[in-house]
Amino acid sequence: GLNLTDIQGDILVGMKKNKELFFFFSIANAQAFKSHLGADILPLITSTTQLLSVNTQPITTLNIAFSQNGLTAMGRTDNLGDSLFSNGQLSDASSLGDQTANWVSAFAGTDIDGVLLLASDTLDNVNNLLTQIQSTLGSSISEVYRIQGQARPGDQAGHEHFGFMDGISNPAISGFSTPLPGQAVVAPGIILVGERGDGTRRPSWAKDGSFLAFRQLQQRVPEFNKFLRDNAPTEPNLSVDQNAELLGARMMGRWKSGAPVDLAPLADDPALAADPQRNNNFNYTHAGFDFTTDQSHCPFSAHLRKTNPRADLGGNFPNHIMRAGIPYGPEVTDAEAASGSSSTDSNLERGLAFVAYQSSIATGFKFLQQTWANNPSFHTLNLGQDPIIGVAPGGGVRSSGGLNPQNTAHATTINQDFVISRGGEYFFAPSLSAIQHTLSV
Ligand code: N7H
Repeated sequence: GLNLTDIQGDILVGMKKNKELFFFFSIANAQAFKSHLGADILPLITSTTQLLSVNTQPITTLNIAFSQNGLTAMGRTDNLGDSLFSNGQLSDASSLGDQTANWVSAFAGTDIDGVLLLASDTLDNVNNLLTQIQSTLGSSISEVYRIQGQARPGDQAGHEHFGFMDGISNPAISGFSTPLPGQAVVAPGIILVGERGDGTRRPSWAKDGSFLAFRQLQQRVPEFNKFLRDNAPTEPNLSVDQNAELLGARMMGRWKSGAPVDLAPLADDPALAADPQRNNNFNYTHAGFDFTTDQSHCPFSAHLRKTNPRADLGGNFPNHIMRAGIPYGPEVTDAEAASGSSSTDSNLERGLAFVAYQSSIATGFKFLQQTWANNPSFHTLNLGQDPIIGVAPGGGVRSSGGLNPQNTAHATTINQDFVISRGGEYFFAPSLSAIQHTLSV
């Protein structure tokens, strides 16, 4: 079995709290930082074991990860075997389809050495632990940037800003989690470095760490909702609002409730959404339908089908990630909703603090974004871009096939992006023993 006391908790289980702070820092004094890291920070870091029982979960959970710049600053220059990590996300920006003009300056610079992830039920708890850490670390680090993540209020908790339930379909890890029906099962080495299924040579201290792809993904919610209204299909038995919901569900691959459109093509099914035995139990094949052409259930371009094509690609591919993101930013204001456009006030920016863990960024996050979401023709049909996260070259006009249930041969033109990358960084989240024996000495 896996050494769960040694693996940081966010990787396989997720910290799953209402508030999560991403605190990006630069190392000012490596010697002092390393000695505090081993003596004072390590005891605060939450392991997988601790998260697995409510009795052992700390009030505020803490994880830590380092960029290549950070490891280098700490004197660790050995090759972790992931060139995207070692080159940093900024040099990957154009192949991800990003417009670097939209990147926040912190990610466009070279100052970020690491990130602290602090999660709890309240902002006070998060701020208290941050204060404790900052007073311990003193001037050995300095803050570069922070993003305060928070679950949305009331019945929107667990839903991202477009309104869709998130966090339903992460892969199960063979030998660790019991798969739910339909859930992908992956070898531990798909997520964890140095475990079975990770084919790359690594330094021994990297074992049981994981690469963290962080992205600040702005969501243009009023524009998204306006697009759904303006482009709603005209299914005769549905109201205008229901037709708009239907378009959103087909772009996503799930209804806002979480019910998969592959099983509930024309109407939401909240009972299906709420049932973990059923809400992942689909693979886009249906008796009596040719799944190489059928889009009457789920469009090929849907975000869900793009980022995990299940049976479309034979079901057995290594391109899986463990997602652990959280929304950031305030709710849409009445003025934004009425105008159908996002405010230019940066205090009203909202989106997803996207976190993906994998043992290979090229096979994981990067592959899903570049080879699947952005690529209009990754398998036989010319299916267009992922209507949620896909981008066209140069940020140009996008096209997504199959969205109109009445004419699935039609491709919908989308002359704007609803998700804007504000940049990010690639990090390595080491094991607790690597922090103790390698990174703090
Ligand atoms: Fe996605 N969304 O809320 O609209 N995503 N995602 N994602 N995503 C998923 O099934 C969303 C992004 C994946 O196994 C759900 O758990 C938003 C990136 C994968 O069938 C919802 C953004 C990448 C899956 C969203 C965003 C992915 C998935 C359904 C950006 C990778 C599982 C809930 C702002 C490059 C697919 C669920 C499967 C599901 C949303 C980004 C990947 C609701 C808003 C950048 C692999």
